[in-house]
Amino acid sequence: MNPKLRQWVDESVRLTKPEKIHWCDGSDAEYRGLIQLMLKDGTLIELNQQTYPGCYLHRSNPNDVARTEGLTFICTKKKDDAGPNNNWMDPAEAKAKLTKLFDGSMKGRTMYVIPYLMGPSGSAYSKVGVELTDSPYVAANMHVMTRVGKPAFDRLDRTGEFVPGLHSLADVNPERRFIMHFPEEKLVWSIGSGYGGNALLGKKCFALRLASYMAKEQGWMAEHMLIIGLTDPGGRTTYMLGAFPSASGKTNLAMMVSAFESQDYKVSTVGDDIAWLHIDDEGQLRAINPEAGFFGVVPGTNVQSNPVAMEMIRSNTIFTNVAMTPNREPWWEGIGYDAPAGTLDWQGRFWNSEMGKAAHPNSRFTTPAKACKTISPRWDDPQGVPISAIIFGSRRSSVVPLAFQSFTWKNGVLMGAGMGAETTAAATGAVGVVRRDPMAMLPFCGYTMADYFGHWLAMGKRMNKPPLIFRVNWFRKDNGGKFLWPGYGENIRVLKWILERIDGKGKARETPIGYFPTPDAIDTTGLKLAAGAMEELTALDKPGWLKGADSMKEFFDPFGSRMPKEIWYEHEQLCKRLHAF
Ligand code: OXD
Ligand code: MN
Repeated sequence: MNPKLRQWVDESVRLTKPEKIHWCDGSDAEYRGLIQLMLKDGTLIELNQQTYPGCYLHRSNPNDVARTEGLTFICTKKKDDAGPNNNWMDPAEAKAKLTKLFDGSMKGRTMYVIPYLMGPSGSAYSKVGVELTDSPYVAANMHVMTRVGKPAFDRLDRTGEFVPGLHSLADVNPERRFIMHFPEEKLVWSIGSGYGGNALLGKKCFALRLASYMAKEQGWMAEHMLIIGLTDPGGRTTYMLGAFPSASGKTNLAMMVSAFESQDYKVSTVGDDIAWLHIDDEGQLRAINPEAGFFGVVPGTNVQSNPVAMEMIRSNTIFTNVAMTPNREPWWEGIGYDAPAGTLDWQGRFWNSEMGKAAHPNSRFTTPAKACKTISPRWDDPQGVPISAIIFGSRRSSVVPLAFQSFTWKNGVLMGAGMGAETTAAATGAVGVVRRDPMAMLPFCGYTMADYFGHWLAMGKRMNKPPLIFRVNWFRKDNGGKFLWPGYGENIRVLKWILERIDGKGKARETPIGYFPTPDAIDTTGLKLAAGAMEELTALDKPGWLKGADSMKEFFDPFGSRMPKEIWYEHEQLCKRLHAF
């Protein structure tokens, strides 16, 4: 036993005072035991085992259904190191505050000690975390989302290093809910929430917030990105990353089935949420997926939007906050058929349409990656996959075209840094408000984004051939509020254009903000679009971008003198080009 681990577990036990301690081994028997326990105490409800074998429903506390960005803190010694993109608290103050809350918080409960590995077994890029939690729901979800037990101990034995994370549901009260990160110590303390992003500490807390900080120190990157392979009709696979804000179709894109029937392009899934990126000895950027499962948004998932997920979540899935039909099947808005009479909503109440949504808009599925039909044969390759393109995307009903390419890496860093996105139900707060969400990392960057942008610039200089950078927007609407682009499986046509650009082909025209596809550059064979749609989707909205550039400046200004000069230079050039256009 690693002495540091022993000591920390002992200290945490003294503080939280659990009745029992369970060291997790990650076995199937253990997972089944957790499920049985939760079925018995009502934490889980059994779904129809004939039609949904191995599937269960968890209804969370109604006050605890999404990430709570306002209660999430980065506790660095200096406030400036956390930056205006984070809530900050002094580490000593945060510890004092939470020590009081953790004192006795696990009384009468079992503490689960969960050693887990983030990343493929045997990969030099993988890292160990240990989570202590009093939630069996968290323990079961960690089983699915990470590699629990032996893979973690094997690595821990070799390196002696792990990231500790202490979690307690306590009394699940938003008044006493805090998600505290101590990046300098590489430690997480989370209390008062059982929601995935707040409580599965391997995910956002470690793999993004702490890992982004570690990556800056150690010369790699931890990003909120999907990883896909795109195989062309000739059988060659090219790997790409996609940074999209939460609940913007990332999982759908990661498992996309091409709707472009006349041409044989195929997407394979390496990851749907997080990418750890390293530069290899040849100067090539490589990506691993640190996770082992998917924690996806359920509403809107159907046979058209994500047929792969629809099949995948028919078995061995934990559903959280969906509705349940009288036949004990899960139901959600956008599933593709009406809810039968007698359906219970996500809070277990008999539902009718006057009550609003039956499933919570941020209801989720937790499913092992192995169950995904499009999973890449290289999804757990210890070396990772070589990356040729980075795609930034977000929901924007106006201004942002269907796709465009940055001029250079540096110019692409500005494109990512200045990305505007409409907010979604994945976090508490208003939905549909445009905010700057640089690289889709605003809620997840564990240090000041001024330094984060600087890190992106520095990483680009170390790469032999940096990936090309693109921006996409599947969500553009016309004046009448109708989507201009069909999205989902048809997005393959945009990926095809991206592939052509990587190959030095693909038609484009130069505009002040980058290379736009010409209206005929994206293959629309067999697609029924409204007249003029492609022209509108590939047009430059000069006033819109001028306003966008102002809004970028407003976002960048508070970072003060720490903001890299190169970002300001790129911004200035963008404004000049726009004015001259
Ligand atoms: C997620 C999120 O759960 O981004 O992946 O909120
Ligand atoms: Mn995410």
